[in-house]
Amino acid sequence: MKYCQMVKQKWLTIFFMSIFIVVFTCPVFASRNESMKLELDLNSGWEFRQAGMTEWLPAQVPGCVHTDLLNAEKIPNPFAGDNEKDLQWIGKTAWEYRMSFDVKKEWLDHDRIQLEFDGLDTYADVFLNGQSIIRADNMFRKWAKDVKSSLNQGKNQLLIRFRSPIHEVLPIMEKMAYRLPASNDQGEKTSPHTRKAPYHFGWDWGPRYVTCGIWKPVRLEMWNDARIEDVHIKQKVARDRADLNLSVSISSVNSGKMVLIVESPDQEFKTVRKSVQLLKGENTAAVDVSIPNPVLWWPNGMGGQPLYDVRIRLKKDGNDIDSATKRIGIRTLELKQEPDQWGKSFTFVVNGIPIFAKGGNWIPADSFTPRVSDDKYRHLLESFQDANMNMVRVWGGGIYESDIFYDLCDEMGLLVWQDFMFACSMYPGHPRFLLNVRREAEEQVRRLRHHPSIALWCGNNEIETAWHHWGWQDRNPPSVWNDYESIFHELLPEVVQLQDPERTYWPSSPSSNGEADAGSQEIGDVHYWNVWHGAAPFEDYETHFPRFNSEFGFQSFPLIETVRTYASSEDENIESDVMKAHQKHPRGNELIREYMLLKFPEPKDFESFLIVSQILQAEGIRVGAEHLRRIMPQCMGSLYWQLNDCWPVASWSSIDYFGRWKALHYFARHFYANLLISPNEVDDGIDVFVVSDLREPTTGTLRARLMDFSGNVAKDTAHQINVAPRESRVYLHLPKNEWADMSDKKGSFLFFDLVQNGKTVASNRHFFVPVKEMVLPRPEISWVIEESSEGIRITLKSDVLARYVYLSIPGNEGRFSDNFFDLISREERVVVFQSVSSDLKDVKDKLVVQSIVDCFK
Ligand code: BMA
Repeated sequence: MKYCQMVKQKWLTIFFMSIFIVVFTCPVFASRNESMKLELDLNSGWEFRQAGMTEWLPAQVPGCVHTDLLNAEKIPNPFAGDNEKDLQWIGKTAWEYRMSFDVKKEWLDHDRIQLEFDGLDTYADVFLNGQSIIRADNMFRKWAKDVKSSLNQGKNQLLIRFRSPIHEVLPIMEKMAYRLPASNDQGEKTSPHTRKAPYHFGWDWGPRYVTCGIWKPVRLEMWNDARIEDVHIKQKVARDRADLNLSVSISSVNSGKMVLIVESPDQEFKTVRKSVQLLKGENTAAVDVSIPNPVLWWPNGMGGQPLYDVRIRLKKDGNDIDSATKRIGIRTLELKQEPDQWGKSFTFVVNGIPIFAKGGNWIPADSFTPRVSDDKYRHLLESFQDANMNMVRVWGGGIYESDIFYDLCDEMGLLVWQDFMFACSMYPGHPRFLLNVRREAEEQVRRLRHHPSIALWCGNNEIETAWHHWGWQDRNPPSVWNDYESIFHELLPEVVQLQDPERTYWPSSPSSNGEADAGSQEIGDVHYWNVWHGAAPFEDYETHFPRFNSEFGFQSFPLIETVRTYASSEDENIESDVMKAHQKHPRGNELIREYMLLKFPEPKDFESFLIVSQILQAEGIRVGAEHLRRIMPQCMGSLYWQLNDCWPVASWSSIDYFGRWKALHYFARHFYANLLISPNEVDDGIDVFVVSDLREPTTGTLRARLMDFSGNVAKDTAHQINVAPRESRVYLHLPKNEWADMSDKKGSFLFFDLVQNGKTVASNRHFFVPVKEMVLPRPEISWVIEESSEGIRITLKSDVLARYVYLSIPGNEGRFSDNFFDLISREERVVVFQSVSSDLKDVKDKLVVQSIVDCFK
């Protein structure tokens, strides 16, 4: 996060917190106008207990039972040691939550009074003053009930009973002749039957914490006459204007005349007033407005992200009754799938420009999502933006993310590939389940469709391929596939067609949409897992030519600071029970070690092993990502698995649970940059590609230098090149007999840079042998630290080549502009350190500079 932004944000947070305290701690915040609706926030004063016990303890709403138990000091930290195994009882237990609130006499005069839960996780019976009012069974839906007739003047009691999702489903499973596959459930495979975040039941990077609770806000809404329920905005973009077609859903208590006003708080378009004749019940009113000369919204790196507020007001007899605001971006977006020489394209096109999608896969940022703060979302998404990404896939085993997530994606130009929440399992197809899914999908599509960042709706993660390739087809009755088709080929596409016809629905990831096998490289997206799951070498990436790669990955360990939050010094060995409890892939540690020893010498100790594991991961994914970019436009997307973690663990992530960047994330910043130099060894030498994602042509001097580790240049060349926009091309070929063959392969390397007006805009290097075969000298690295406007500047210099220079400041959570980089002999390199909590002295006193030779004996 940028330093100044963090400071600004801090003050903004304090400012908004003060407003929050003033406005929201008074239970009712009425609007200026008497006839506007009232809202009573019911998020405070909750208590919880284990069903059947007497003691009530304070609870947090939004929250969940695990964090409530933790706050009440009834359980140890679920993320520490191997506590997970002793805490499984929580998911097999029923829990109760209660609170009381006061209702004033005059509130009861409202036409409608509705109790609204934005989310209940999951099997919940809600009682108001002892009367059952809601029976919830889907974490991803809102639950609302008109409670006017159940409310008392004065004190009212809310009680919620949460039943165990495991015990709820076991009797259903007992009656079934077969078991639905659920490959990641750690324990009884109940998850397919429950509309709850699949990863709560365990995953190959996450613990099994089958939590429950009031995971989203709850409120009482009171209104008269009518209420705006939803607004759908469709846009038609022309050269000099954008025509918006709004469809406003209104529920009305009675029939009558009202006025709808559509306006721009920033005066971006002319206000439109429309008188509407409402009928009692549900109504839809259409209004058209036009934005003249709109500034277009672009993905990160392609242009800006201007956003327009569209405010809708509903008036009766001159008084405002209700209002709603949607923030939109003006752009066209389509997924182009057209026959071409390689099969069929799979290209996102924004404002008419094909986009190479660069990014990764997002999982929930915590096992207990209600505690993910806005700051954490911001930090993670800013980290993706800073690493030159333009797409995030919200993977189907987690949750439909919070509003703030999509708001930030809109602001940062991060396109969202949005899965529906189904992953690696087969699901039931009985009518009640289907209806539940339909409601969920409708609500989620309606909630999210106004976000310019949403690029695609995708049915599920890996189920199509699992059915055909994981043996499921042979082990299950054909009806299980029919149920699959009902959900993913009928219900979900139907919902998207009705609720968001402007966007594409894609049945599964990976898929070829029924035109070929899900793994086809000619059509659709692929998940490539020969590296890692198939134990193939990294170079295998270069033998695959997919149209869009939506998953490929390699694991690493988090850094020692993170490991120390869950392991004690006695556990500092990757084979210890605690380290194994934080490695969910059965062969994970073994695979990391095997791959590592092919490329690196044995690390000298535990901490070095962690560092080298990150370098290994970064190098592997770099090979894959650079290849995918080099083969553009045959391939138009690279989304690696995975961006983040839900707890501290060894995993495929590039940022750990605490938000610390691993080496891979620093590498991503380079391999996803708009200008990439990518050398590729071919039979007769080296092809030097320059890949450009820029919309405009550019020029520069492309240099290649063959150097030894002491910095002696054996050969060099420099060419002025014109870099074509949005193209990958070989700009330089280095014949083998003149370059590679001449060198001492163990002691030399090629260094490339692209220089524009004296400034290096891209660089890369090529080594002929793996680190374990190199004779790397021990470098003397010197540095100068000084304050600058962007942060603290560290200028580094080394006498000889220093590989994977790793900077750290123990106890300081700031971020370096670059890390794990190669420092060329005698060439200066500037790194900027940004943090809120450090001064120059802190950095000067504590900066540690290591390079990879420090990891070996
Ligand atoms: C992918 C994902 C996840 C999984 C990851 C690593 O296929 O879709 O299900 O966590 O692989 O195994």
